[in-house]
Amino acid sequence: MKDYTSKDIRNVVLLGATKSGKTTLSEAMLFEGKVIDRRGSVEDKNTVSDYNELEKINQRSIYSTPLYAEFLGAKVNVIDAPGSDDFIGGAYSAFKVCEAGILVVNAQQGVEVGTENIIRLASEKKLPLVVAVNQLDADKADWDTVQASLKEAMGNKLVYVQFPVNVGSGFDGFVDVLTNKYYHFKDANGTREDLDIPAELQDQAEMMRQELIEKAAEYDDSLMEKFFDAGVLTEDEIRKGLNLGIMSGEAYPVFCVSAKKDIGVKRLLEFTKNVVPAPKCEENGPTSLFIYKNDVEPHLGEVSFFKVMSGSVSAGMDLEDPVSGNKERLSAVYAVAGLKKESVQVLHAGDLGCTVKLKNGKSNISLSQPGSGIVNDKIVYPAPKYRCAIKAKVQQEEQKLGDALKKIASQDPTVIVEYSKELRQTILSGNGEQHINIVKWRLNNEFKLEVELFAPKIPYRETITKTAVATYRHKKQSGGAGQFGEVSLLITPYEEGTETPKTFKINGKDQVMNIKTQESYDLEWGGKLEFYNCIVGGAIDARFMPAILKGLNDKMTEGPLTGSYARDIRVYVYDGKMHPVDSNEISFILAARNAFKEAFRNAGPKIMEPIYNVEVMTPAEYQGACMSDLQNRRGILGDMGADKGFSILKARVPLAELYRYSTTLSSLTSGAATFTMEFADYQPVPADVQTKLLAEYAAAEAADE
Ligand SMILES: Nc1nc2c(ncn2[C@@H]2O[C@H](COP(=O)(O)OP(=O)(O)O)[C@@H](O)[C@H]2O)c(=O)[nH]1
Ligand SMILES: [Mg+2]
Repeated sequence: MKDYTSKDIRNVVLLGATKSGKTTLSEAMLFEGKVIDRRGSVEDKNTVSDYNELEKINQRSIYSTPLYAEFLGAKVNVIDAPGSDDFIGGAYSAFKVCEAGILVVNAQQGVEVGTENIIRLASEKKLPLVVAVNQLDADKADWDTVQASLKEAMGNKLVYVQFPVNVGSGFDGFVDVLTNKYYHFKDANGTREDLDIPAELQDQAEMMRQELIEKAAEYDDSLMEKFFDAGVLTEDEIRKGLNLGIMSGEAYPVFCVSAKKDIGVKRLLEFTKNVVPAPKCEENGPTSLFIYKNDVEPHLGEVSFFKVMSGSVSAGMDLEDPVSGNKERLSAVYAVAGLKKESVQVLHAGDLGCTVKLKNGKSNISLSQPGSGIVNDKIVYPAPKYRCAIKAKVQQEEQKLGDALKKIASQDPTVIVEYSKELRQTILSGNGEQHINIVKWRLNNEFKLEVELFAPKIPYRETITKTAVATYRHKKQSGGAGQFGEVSLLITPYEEGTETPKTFKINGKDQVMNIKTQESYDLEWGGKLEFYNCIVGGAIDARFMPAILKGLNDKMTEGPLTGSYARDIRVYVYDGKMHPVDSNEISFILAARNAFKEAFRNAGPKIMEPIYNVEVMTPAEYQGACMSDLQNRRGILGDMGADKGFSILKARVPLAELYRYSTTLSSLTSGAATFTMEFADYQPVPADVQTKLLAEYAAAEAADE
């Protein structure tokens, strides 16, 4: 392969709703770029892009696949990104390494939900977009509908460069008003005739060309001047204007394509080469790579996909991860077209490529010239939307499962694995249920592990609502050294920002707590424990206070109601007894633990549950359905808003009611709605829920005994 430097490199990501034709388009681009000499199809499972076994089975893209085409002296790198929300991580990786996106719109559908989601995301990430209206050869293709839906979604940012001729099964060409040509296709192999615009289409072409020129002039003052003076712009001036418009995210040029018949693909590549910005990188600086994707391939093993962020990279080079200090030698460097890897001598700044068999095959890291210390910004992935617990079907395989999950998570940063000490469960999170099912598939097939997925336990908390006292004597005098300790304590609810109460009414009598020392603990699991030593007359030695505190802590990690963590309690140790010989630490640990347990039971104990702030963004037509679904989940609806034609619903919803929410929301709205969720606080559960939880805990305890 030729040596390409950044001015001759273009990096574009194919984006769009599922089934819009991204993979088919990438196949045609590779064909036009002479990387393949025969086009495969998604149906025949032989595309260069969907080469992964999983993708073939599913007949859809799950991972983002880097490809390239050599065209007009340029290397056009193309990333075929998956369309669905469940695999959106692949699109995020591509955003990091591409300078522009090609938004594929299905001419049979117009702008779809998935298209809208991508438009929103691209504009958030400031990624320039070129629109390719695809499938214009399909029976149901409808240019008017496409235009109307594009207008609704993109408004006056649209800039038509072309219009199609004979839309539908007879689709055989289009008029391009930038080059002023009619491109006609005789067959389905991209054989193109460049003709003059036929007389009957000239009026339409003239109108569109005038609009194009006016638009192009908008993005540059000098072009605007020229346009006012002369009323026209040259082809190159239009390109310059469009380039500025695209780069500032103010112009979305529109192209006509049939990926299947290879119509318009070459022209799209030409435009990409001529108008899409080249990567801006330091060509002569020290070498630095950013690894945006990691994968395992049969025969090759681990493959790490990178962008050269500065300098150039060649086989045999020694690099290091400046953050971890890990050193790596690059055994080989490849240009990538899906499955096909072409070994190359060198890749320069701005280019995409891959290497194999790194020692630490991780994604989202930099590998730089040792000592250069170049660290590239990481990709920030969206927060996970689906959460479940996972365990090995065979208990002996837990360790193996842990290792496999660690491996998968290091390759796919949108898979998050955590062991929760509190819940004693491994929690697996991802972008959606399908995403998690793919993890399960990999565990089954690649790692030969049988696993079970289930609803995670809820991290409940326990607290009290009233004041109570208890005295407990721990005493053991069977042979040898005895044990003796007695503790009297009072507990009362802790409320943030209130003064420490000192007077209590107990059994009708006022009792004053004489606080000698006080300690305040921020609990690891949230909330507070306040601990007051109110012992008078040396009833318990100060040296036993730490043991008493330990006893309280023990019980607080396993609350008396359901075994959950307790929080927000003030404890006053006001009396007790010691034995000159038998009293020791363990005696006071046990006495405190039991006294606390007893007092807790009499102090109006309450189970608290985690509440999340949920924000749903949905097309207005589904607003009612989303609201009643949230209410069925014990959600409390808050403010409502609107943004770009979407309704925004806010609600406080108990975590216990949010299992598989992403799946339900998606089916409720045909995939049109998105949501975010964020921990808010703990609230007491309703009485009926508390009764149910207490019964469940009692049953589980009984089963254990
Ligand atoms: N008629 C027609 N069908 C197409 C065209 N492009 C893709 N398809 C079909 O649309 C379906 C989805 O295509 P695919 O490339 O997998 O879409 P992706 O999900 O966006 O990658 C497949 O059945 C393709 O054969 C096209 O230009 N014309
Ligand atoms: Mg695809």
